[in-house]
Amino acid sequence: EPLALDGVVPFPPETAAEYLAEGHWRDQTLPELLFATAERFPDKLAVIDRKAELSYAQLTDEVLRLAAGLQDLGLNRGDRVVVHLPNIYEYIAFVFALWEIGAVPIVAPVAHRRAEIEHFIEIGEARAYITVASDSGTDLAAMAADLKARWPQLEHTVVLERDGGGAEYEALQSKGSLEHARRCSPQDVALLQMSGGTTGVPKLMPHTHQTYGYALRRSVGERGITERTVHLLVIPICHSMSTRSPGFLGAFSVGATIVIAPNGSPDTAFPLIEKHGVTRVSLVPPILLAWLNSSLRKSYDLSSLKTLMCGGAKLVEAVASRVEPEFGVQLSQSFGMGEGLVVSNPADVDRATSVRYQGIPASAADEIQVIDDEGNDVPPGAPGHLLTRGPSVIRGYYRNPEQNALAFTADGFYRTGDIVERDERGFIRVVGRSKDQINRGGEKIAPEELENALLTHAGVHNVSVVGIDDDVLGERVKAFLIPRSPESAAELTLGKLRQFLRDKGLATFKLPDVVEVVDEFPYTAVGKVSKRLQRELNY
Ligand code: J2J
Repeated sequence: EPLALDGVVPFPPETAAEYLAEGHWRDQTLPELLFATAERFPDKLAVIDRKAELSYAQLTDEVLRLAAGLQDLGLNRGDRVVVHLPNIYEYIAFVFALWEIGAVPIVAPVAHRRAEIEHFIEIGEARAYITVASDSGTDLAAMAADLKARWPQLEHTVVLERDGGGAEYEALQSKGSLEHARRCSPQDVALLQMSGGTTGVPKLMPHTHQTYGYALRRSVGERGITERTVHLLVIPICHSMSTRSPGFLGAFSVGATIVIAPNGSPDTAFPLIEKHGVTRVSLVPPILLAWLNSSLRKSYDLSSLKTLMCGGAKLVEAVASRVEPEFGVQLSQSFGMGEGLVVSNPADVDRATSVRYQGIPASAADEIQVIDDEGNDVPPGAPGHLLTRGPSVIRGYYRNPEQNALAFTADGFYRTGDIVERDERGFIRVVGRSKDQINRGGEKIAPEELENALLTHAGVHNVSVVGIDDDVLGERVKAFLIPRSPESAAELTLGKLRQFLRDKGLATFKLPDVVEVVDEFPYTAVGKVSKRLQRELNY
């Protein structure tokens, strides 16, 4: 009865059977998880955002009405739907409604623009697109109409008001209500999520109800998350930190409350912490730094906050060591990846470890290899390539056999592209990266995507995009450009190139922070552009 989606690499049947037998995977879909909690805690608050507060009973009721509306549009099990929404509770309502009917959301951060969305519609053969009227001055309603006209298989668009709700949302909810029932298998793909990105176009990760179910149980298990937890969500809601580690799914598995903030700036987040008695939050390093250095800390009562989780990018020790003494909360680092594995520090770990290490896997089923360039295991404390496999780790990207051959070993290990050290106890510390990726404060950017886009510029002969060190963001994006002619150099200014890339439909967070026009690139001995030397040119 599982639905085999074309272009998804399945788990070997014996591995799937083993994960089930050992209890890593359960015979439960994600809506079943929500509805089980709603039965236990119908009147508890499930989700709070700028405009609404919904109890578990209200949320499940809204999910079932939306599900009826989506079914009325003709959407069915296995259909792909691009969900492109900001941090509003309707995101949660939509993904659960789609899961209830067995459909597969392709989730995109609201910062994405036409190029990314169109790619998802194309590769997923999406039948519907759900968005808001506008974001940061971009008219997404017009874009939706345009996409619908261009892509014949895109039969439906749903456009919410900028902050959620609106006539189209109401209309979808006016088609009665479905009865909650199992309409898909726990082994079905639940969602397609954008990967961190190293390639020309973003790759999609197919997660099943079970790979997600395992990850979210692990993320609440030993982390002290209970029905009394009030968890603040500030990172884009479709990111796996906001979804399953622990995210709203982790919270819903135990009856906790989720508070959704539109962003993580202190003036947005601090009032929410005070107002709702927030007990824990997940941040990325630049937001953590902004919180530590904010003068607003004195103006709000933040005493309810007990645990501050930080992940997504390297947290330097100097910042990490300030958290507990200055903020009076426990720091819980986490290191994870959309592809699956998440490690974090147990609640009772000593401070020397919590400052220096990102954590240990929560279960022996999370398989870890740390190997050298030749594939040999490195001893404890030595750096090596991290490979991983387990009940939360996908076996391949969606419809991407070429990348799968590179990113996964024949026996199903994912090559993370991260260089880590692991101590005798098994604690992991990220020390570097072998993949060509820029981590701009937790936002992952693929240089190749920018290089491809910039190469279409008439004034560009060649381009190389690298990450350069930045005290706040960790890294920023720099493009080195060789002009086609001396005259075209004048066209290659930062402002003009950013506009050029925006016009090509790329999300703003990917655009270069710095450009430099040069006569030639440094090359390695084998004749490849040396990005290492280019990064060093900045010192
Ligand atoms: C250094 N690099 C880190 C860390 C991620 C939990 C936490 C994070 C993510 C995530 C996630 C890092 N120190 N603490 O999905 O569920 C870099 C690594 C990694 C890549 C994955 C989760 N935490 N990174 O960040 O898919 O390079 O997932 O391979 O966005 O971020 O990025 P992403």
